Parts: sequence; structure tokens; C-alpha cells
Amino acid sequence: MPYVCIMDDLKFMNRALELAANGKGSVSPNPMVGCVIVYDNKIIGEGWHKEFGGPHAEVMAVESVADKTLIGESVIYVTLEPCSYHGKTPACTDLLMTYLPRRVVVACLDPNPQVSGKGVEILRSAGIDVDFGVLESEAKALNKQFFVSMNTQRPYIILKWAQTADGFIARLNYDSKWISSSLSRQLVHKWRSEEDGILVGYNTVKYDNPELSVRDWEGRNPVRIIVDPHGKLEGQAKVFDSSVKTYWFNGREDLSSPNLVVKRFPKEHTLLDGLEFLYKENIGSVIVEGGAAILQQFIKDGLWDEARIIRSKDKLDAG
Ligand code: AOF
Ligand code: ZN
Repeated sequence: MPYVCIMDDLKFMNRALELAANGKGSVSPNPMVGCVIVYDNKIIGEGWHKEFGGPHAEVMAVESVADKTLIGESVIYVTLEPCSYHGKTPACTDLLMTYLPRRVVVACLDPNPQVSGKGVEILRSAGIDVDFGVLESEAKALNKQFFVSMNTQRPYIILKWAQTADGFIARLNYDSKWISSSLSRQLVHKWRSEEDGILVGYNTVKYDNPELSVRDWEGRNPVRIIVDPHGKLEGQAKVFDSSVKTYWFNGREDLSSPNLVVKRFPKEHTLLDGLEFLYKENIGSVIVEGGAAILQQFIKDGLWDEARIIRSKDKLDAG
């Protein structure tokens, strides 16, 4: 029989989603997950997954409960199916089974094939009443990057460019800075701080010599990824200053150092193989900041999930 969700379930799951969102920018490539423990219609515990490799939301929520004897009489709301295997941290199903809550309510199943349905099954076979699908689309939307990267085995790709009112992204001499404003540049720094990696092609490094760091916003620097399949760049550019972990996809693997990972892929497969490699390096999302040729390559190969386009009111051809 399909589960009919009641108002209280929506209210508490909404709160769990709110908590989950606190993990933005620090849990990727793991999903953002929130958990609420409710006894007698009151919240007695809350938690969320705070950092990659750290304790899961369920663990944080259980830890926050002052009187743990109440958990057996409680309902636990969690935005993602509890995990059923020991990864970097123990299985959450084991934890929940030691407390045997009255009911567990899950927003969406985990797309991770190591969990996917097993978490719910294990809890049910331990006699716990489990419902799933409460605010499912909201939970999936919150973790769309995790869902895409889990399903495609590559990072979630965001393309970003700024264009003039007449549709240009740079002058012929590659000058593009004048198209965006100081506010839109600040917004881009916020976006950078939210993703695991930032990727550009060799022309952008050659003509702009960017740092690709987060300066106009508080937050962590994404790793830098430089796509240079023909090995045209020299090591003097700012992106090779070792201040942030940097991946350089070119032909000179002998240049690798602790903060600089140089990889060689067959030229015509650099993007696809490079993305597969980044996924294995735990890079869950990448923002691609140009230039035109690399953006076009991503579009041509169908390797993108989202495009963020900053539109200026100015025209290139002002005359
Ligand atoms: C949960 N609660 O808060 C999260 C879950 O390497 P680990 O141990 O951190 O496990 C990562 C996997 O666990 C991740 O790929 C996803 O399937 C699940 N995430 N599960 O029950 C949580 N973050
Ligand atoms: Zn877990």
C-alpha cells in the first residue's frame, strides 16, 4: 500500500533537510544528509553530516540526544536512506538497530549501489517500521550533484561563462574580464567555494594567467584542473604555484610534485579520461570557467549538467 504522508512527517523532514544543507561546501563528494529524532512529537535530537570522512547525520543526531533511553520510543527522520556498509565510518543501520526506534522515515533511497535499498531492507528485517519517499524530490534536488556523479561515475559539471548582450564571451585578443561586473565576479567566487574543482583550458591560463582561487568570498579553494592536452604551458603560470592542489592534464608526468598532479591521457580522450580520474580522486563537482574552446568541447561531448551564464547589458560591438 502506498505510504500516505502526514503533516508532522513533512514538518520534521523539512527540518532534517534544513540541517542537511549545512554540509554544503564541506561534505562533497559525499551527500548532504540531515537527521531529526522525535519523541512524543518533540525534537530531542538533531544532526547533520558535517565533513567528508566524518560521522554521518544519524550518528550526530543520536549523540545529541540527552536521554538515549527515549530513542527506542522515537521516530527518526533522515533525508537519505541510512547506509548499510562500513565505509570511512560504520554502517548507520547497525547504529539504528542498537536503539530500535519505533519508526524510521527516509526522504530518498541512496543511489550508492553499496546501499541502494539495502538500508531500508535491513532495518525492516530488524522489525523497524520504515517509510520512504517523504519530500523525496526536495531531497534529490538538494543532492543532485551526488546523484549525478554516483550515476555517471564522473564529477557533476557546471559550465560558467559571461557574455555580452550581442552574444560574445571575449574580444579577439581573449580579453573577457570587462564583460562581468565586480558583483558578478564576487558571485563567481562564491560558486567556486561551493565546488570541489575548477577547470580551465590552456588558453585561459596563457592569456589571463588566473589564480583560480576564492578571494572575494569566505570558503575553501577548489582544486585546480588545467586541461593542456598538447603540453603547451610552462610551469611559471600562477596556477602552478603549489598553493592549492592542482591537476595538470598534459604530457609531462615527470613534473609531478606533492601539490601538482600531472597526468597524461590520450589526446582525444583527455576530457572523458580526465573526468573519470577526477571522480576516483573524490572530486564530486567541477566548475568549468572557460575559455570558449574547452566550453565547446564539454558541450560537444555532452559532458555537462548545468550552465550558469552571466549576461551583460553591454555589447561587444558598441558602435
Ligand atoms: C548516511 N548518512 O550522513 C551520509 C551517508 O565513506 P563513508 O563512511 O562516509 O560513506 C559514504 C557513503 O555513505 C556515501 O557514498 C553515501 O552512500 C552514504 N552517505 N549515509 O546514512 C549520512 N553522508
Ligand atoms: Zn551512514
